[in-house]
Amino acid sequence: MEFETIPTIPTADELLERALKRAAAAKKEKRNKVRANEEFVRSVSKSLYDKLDDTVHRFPTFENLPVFYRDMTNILFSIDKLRKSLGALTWAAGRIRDVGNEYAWKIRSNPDDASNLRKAATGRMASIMHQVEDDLMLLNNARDVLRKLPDIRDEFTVVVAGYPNVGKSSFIRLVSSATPQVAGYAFTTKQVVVGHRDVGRERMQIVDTPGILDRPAEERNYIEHQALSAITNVADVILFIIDASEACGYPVDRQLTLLEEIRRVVGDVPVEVVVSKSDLEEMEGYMNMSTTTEEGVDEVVALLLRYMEASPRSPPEYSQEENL
Ligand SMILES: Nc1nc2c(ncn2[C@@H]2O[C@H](COP(=O)(O)OP(=O)(O)OP(=O)(O)O)[C@@H](O)[C@H]2O)c(=O)[nH]1
Ligand SMILES: [Mg+2]
Repeated sequence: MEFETIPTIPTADELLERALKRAAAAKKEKRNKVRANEEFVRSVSKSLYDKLDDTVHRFPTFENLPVFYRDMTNILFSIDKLRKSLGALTWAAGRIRDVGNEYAWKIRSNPDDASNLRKAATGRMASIMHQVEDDLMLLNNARDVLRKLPDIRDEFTVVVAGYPNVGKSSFIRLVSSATPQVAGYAFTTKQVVVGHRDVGRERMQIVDTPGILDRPAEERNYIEHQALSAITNVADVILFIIDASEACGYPVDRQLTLLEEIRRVVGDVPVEVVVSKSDLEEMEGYMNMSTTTEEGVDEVVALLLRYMEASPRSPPEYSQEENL
């Protein structure tokens, strides 16, 4: 993933401290006092400029990110805010370079005042750095979160969706390599999780999503929006899970309304429905399964395999044989 190559972004004070240390070393090397002060200013300016400029360039161009990652970046941080912060760093880098050049020249032209000018230059550069303190922090925070986004590959993908607490993660744990947390309360899964299942020489990518409530888009939280992004951007088939027992805490009719909404937003992507917790309650006219007794689970997997077999993403030599 593109965010993995961004190194930690230090705070403004850490950057200043490093730049000053480096500059002090550079200053020592110059015998001539005026030259030493000039070198100090140039060195601070260059260290800060380089680090700010490098940070800006390490971030990917948001427009070029795959849609899912662009969406996630937007949901979690707002691309606009990140762009503004990157813009602030570019501004700061430019100002620091200018101050460095300006004061290096002043020191040369006013050798008697060299030491005061050096201090003034350092003060101005520190003040510019402090103006972008919050931007550096936001970008570092974004870097920490975004680099941990699930690595969703361009391969056949099942996205498991549904209301909170219906048993999505329990199913994924049972049928894939992923080990998402399972708990008896809503929004246990807070971000998209990727698991895999080997199928012959191929593998099926299975994505667990946080629960979504049937409510207006503007009332949905960022956890629900992540789920919707996975559903609309990466799914070859959606497995929609309904808890007919309502042990999840939500009525079936609300779950069915959500199902209809999802069918509408995904357009051509097939949506398969399965009723979970069949040990508690079954529902006629649907596939039923229980991850507790494992009844019905193999049939659901077989259905997903048929989609995989028929998918244009699967190579023709793909074998139905499962390699578990
Ligand atoms: N009786 C019964 N309980 C189940 C079954 N599957 C899951 N559960 C329980 O339902 C609760 C929710 O399960 P999860 O797998 O965490 O549900 P989820 O849909 O991933 O929930 P969120 O991540 O919060 O959206 C847990 O207490 C599970 O033990 C089942 O087949 N039968
Ligand atoms: Mg879950």
